[in-house]
Amino acid sequence: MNTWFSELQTRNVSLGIRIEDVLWHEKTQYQELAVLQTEAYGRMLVLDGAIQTTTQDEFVYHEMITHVPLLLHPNPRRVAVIGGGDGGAIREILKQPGIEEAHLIEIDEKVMEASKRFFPEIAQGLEDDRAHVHFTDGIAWVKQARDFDVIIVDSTDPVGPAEGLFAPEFYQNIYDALSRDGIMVAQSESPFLEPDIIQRVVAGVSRSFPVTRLYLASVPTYPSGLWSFTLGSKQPLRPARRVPLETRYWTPNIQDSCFHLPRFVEDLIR
Ligand code: AG3
Repeated sequence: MNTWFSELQTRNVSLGIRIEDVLWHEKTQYQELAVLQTEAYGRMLVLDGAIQTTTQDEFVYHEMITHVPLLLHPNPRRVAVIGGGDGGAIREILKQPGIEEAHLIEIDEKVMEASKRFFPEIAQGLEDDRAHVHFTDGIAWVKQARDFDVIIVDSTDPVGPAEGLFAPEFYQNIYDALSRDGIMVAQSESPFLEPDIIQRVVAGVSRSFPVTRLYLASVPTYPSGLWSFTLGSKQPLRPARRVPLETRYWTPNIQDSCFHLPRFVEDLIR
C-alpha cells in the first residue's frame, strides 16, 4: 500500500506519513476521528486531521506533561486532566505514589472509546479505581471544581472546541480550582511554528499565577517536532521531589534542567 496521510500543520507546512491501514474513521458529535496504522510511528490517533498521539512517541508528551508538575508539588493527591481522552496522562499520573484521585474531563466520549479499543497500552490507566472519568466540557467543569493539587490541560490545538482552553478566564478558573500549593500545566504548541500561541498562553497563565515557566520536549509527530508546555504555580517553585519512576523520556536530570530554554525561546516569552 502506498497511501500517505498528511497533516497540514500550518498553511505552509505538512507532515507526510505512509499508512498501512485505516483502522477506524468516524465523524463524532465534535470532530472527525481516525485511527491509522503506520510503519514509522505505529498506531496513530488523528482528530480533525491533527495527529494527537502515536504508539511510538506518546511517551514523551505524556511523561513530560505529568511528571514535571507532579514532582514540583509537595504532595499531589487529587489531580485532573482536561482533554486527554486517550488516557495517556492518567496512566502516567497513576505511576506516582500518593495519588488518590485522577480525574479525566473529556468532551468527546468517542475519543476514549477509540483509545480503549485501539490503544490499550495508552488507555490502561482508565481502568484503575483511582481514575474518574467525566464526559463534559472542561471549560464548564473547571468553574465548579475545587481543591485540586495539579490540573493538566491536555488539549487539542486552539481551534474549534478547544479555543476556550487557551483563554485567560480559563486559567483563572483553574487557579480557583487549585488548592494552596496548586500547579497547572497546559500544552502550548511549537516555538518554531506557533510562537504567538506560546506568547498568548504564557501571558494568560501569568495573569493569574505568580510563577509561570515554559519547558520543551521533542515530539516528532507534532508540528516542527519541538513542543512546549506552560506551567503555572501558586507558590514559588521548590526543588523537585525525587521519586523512582519507570519512564522512557523523563529523567531526574531532565526534570531539573527542563526550564533552561534555548535563547530564541527565552526571547519569545520575555
Ligand atoms: N494533545 C496535543 C496535540 C496537539 C497536536 N497538534 C497537532 N498535531 N497539530 C495531545 C493529546 C494526547 N493525549
